[in-house]
Amino acid sequence: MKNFTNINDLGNLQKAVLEAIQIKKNPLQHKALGEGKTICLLFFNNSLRTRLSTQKAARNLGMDVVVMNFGSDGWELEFEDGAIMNGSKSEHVKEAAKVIAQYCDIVAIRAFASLTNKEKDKAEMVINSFKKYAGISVINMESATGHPLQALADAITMEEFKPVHKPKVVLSWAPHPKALPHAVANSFVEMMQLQEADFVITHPEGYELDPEITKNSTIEYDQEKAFENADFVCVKNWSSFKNYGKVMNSDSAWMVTSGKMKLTNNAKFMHCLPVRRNVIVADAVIDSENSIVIQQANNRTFSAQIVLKKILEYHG
Ligand code: AN0
Ligand code: CP
Repeated sequence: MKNFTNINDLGNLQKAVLEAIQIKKNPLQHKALGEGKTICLLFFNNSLRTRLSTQKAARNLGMDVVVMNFGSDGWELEFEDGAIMNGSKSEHVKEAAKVIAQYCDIVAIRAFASLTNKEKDKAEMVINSFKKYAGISVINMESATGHPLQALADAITMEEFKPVHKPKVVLSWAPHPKALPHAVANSFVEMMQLQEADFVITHPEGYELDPEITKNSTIEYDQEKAFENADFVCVKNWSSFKNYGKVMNSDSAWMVTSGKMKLTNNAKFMHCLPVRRNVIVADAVIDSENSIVIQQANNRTFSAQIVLKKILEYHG
């Protein structure tokens, strides 16, 4: 695997999940693989888990790691081809990407959606410019439209906690005061489309995700109906896709409560974090023994590690 920008880049999701679980048993088993290799993590946005778990994974593989907060420390980058750069942007990605590529073997990038221009966000300008101009391997640490490292960690977590029967998995929208990207939900949907499961997406009307991503996945507008008999309830807020980037509903009736969890088949509660308590989910749910959010965050290390391993093996 050269790049990891979408969950489908893995080729075989289930194989990667099982291999990640093996790596978790002895995380230092491939310590020699990354010797002499450097990864650069570029952050255009905030992060806790992605920043720490990706560094941890790279170190477990013996790699050197450099981290740069582009949003605050780098020169403001221009991405438009042919731009007359007489505004605030100091450097073009054409040079920046080529320069970075001379210092490292893999570049991992976090660059959220603008949520103002749907077409530009869908074009994935940041990730694709680095792919085009850097030439080295590129990893998506949450781009405008996807967060595949999170989806892979979620698949690992569900594998660890799965019931004996085919699981029912619900992706539920929940309220949030700010406009959030679609990336986490998109990659979760793409990951679930590769799984043997009864998968249901639930959200208020008007919060449909990109139909090119949801395809024929089931949408149930009645949240309580969706929760019935669920084995996993994975919760996330996203802004409207149709009315692009807008918050149209902050209806607290969509918060996940103990009462709603009682409708499930003793479901595990999942959220990628960071989460707003008592807005997205009631304390009683996230503090319950069915909450696996901390285990989920732990699996971010092994999700990153299997991805890095496959990329290092590609380069030989
Ligand atoms: C981000 C999002 O919703 O995409 C990152 C989640 C991993 N969340 C927030 O900005 C709160
Ligand atoms: N889940 C996740 O990606 O968290 P961070 O934004 O803290 O990296």
